[in-house]
Amino acid sequence: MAKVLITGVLGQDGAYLAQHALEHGHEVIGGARGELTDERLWRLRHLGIADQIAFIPFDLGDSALIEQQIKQHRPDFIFNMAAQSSVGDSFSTPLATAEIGGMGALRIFEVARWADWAPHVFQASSSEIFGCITDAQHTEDSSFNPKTPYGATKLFAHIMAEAYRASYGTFVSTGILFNHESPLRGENFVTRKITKSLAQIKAGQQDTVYLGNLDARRDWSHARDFVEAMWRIVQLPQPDNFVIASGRLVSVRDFTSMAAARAGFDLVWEDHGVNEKGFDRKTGKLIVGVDPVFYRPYDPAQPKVNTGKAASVLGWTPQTTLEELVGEMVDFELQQIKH
Ligand code: GDR
Repeated sequence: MAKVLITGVLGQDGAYLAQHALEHGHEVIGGARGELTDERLWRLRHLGIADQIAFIPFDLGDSALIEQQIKQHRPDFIFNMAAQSSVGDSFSTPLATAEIGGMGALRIFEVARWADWAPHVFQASSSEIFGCITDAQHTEDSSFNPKTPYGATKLFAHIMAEAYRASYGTFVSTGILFNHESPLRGENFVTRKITKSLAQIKAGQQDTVYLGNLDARRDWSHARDFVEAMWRIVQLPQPDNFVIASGRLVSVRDFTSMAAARAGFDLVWEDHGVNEKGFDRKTGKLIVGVDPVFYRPYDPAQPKVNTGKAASVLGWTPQTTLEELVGEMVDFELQQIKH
């Protein structure tokens, strides 16, 4: 039995990681900042594991607290999942994004560096560190050119992880994670916004969902599958970097059509840009509109990736198709509807 510290345990990935660790018989210490309100515990409650976690106060902005908690609990594995994780929000909160996502990660690496029991640290890197398309298929060794505050922050932590490995021999691995979704996703991310809105439109509780860039293409997988990859990464004898993705890019427009079909709509798209609209073919009802307020100042195209290293070294490939993921998310939202 290992001791597993998960920062950001209240978030989507933290919750699935905690579930995974508990299912494998490990002890889970859940780091969370602020009060443990019912509202914030909903993911862990949904998974039925809230009372199996030892919660500790943890704040990535507080070096002394981080050091004290890690030294006291001596975790074998540390998953650093806490961050300001919205690329969109990072445009309005660049300092907080960098402080928590960048310096916060470094604070953990620094404690791990001096820890006499040599914990294995997992750092959640992001596809946003690529920033633009430079190769036909990106890998762990492609160049990094982030141009969003979020991407630059994640690259700082990513490079620091490599620096700590090279300079001090600290075990810090990274997963360069592409988009990973689930019913536990926050509502400010596009997949959950779409699935939740469609269920509400279906129930007559919302008229239309307004989105931003419909042409954006993302490589979406199920968060549960990603957690399995993260777990395998920290079990390796040596720290390393792994791209974790499905290899399939789909536009926001096509994701919306798939989700709409699951909710019982047959979307037809008309016009372009801010005037683009998605109507239900059967009823003619306007289901999707575009509102430029959801456009980003910079929205880099996501590259296609080669996940051969994860497959060969970790024996990992995603188990859930995008169709299954969309189905699970829409069905969850339809069940949540209160009539
Ligand atoms: P992303 O996820 O920025 O890729 O970061 P998000 O779901 O926010 O956006 C995906 C794409 O959809 C477009 N889009 C919209 N996005 C939001 N949030 N709301 C909208 O209404 C909307 N309309 C269109 C966006 O422009 C974007 O192109 C996620 C996060 O989980 C990061 O933490 C993680 O590192 C990366 O994925 C990999």
